[in-house]
Amino acid sequence: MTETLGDLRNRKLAKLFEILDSNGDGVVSLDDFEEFGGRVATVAGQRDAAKIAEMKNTLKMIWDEFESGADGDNDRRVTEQEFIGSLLTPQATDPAKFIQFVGLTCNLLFGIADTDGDGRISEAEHMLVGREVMRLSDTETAESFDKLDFWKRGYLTMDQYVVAYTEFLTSSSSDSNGNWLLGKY
Ligand SMILES: [Ca+2]
Ligand SMILES: [Ca+2]
Ligand SMILES: [Ca+2]
Repeated sequence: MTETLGDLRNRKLAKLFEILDSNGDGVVSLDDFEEFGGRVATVAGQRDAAKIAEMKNTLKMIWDEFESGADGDNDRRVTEQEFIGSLLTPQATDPAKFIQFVGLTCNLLFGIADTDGDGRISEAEHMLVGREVMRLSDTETAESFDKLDFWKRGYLTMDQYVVAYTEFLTSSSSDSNGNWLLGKY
């Protein structure tokens, strides 16, 4: 492996950016966020209204946090360069803030994915979120589940999810299972 550490991380973040840019115009802006929220609501559709409202509030908090940190020139559009750059700033790497952000995001994503509310994400639940929210292919979502479920139990728990998400954002090692959170990178 001759790949530099930075390249691996950049490829994962570029993949995340591609998912966030729902309409594929090369920038992440409020319309992408609203489209993303709509996809979340589709998957959460069977849940009660209070739960869906709570998810949308959390998503909005995450969005505001994301935009204020990443939109360097304040034009309400986050470019890929702004996005990747923002994750390397002292503000974003501040441990307390980072843990809070990861906790918030994982709670939300886990809550969305755990459609039957049993505290575990089954392969079928992971597949549903991969397809409907992240718009990944079934092949790469299945591969992602296989990597994340490293104990081969057939489900993911919240603590595994937090580790996976943290590895996805920060790991420079090609051996980290969390790199596969969003499929191929
Ligand atoms: Ca966009
Ligand atoms: Ca901008
Ligand atoms: Ca479940």
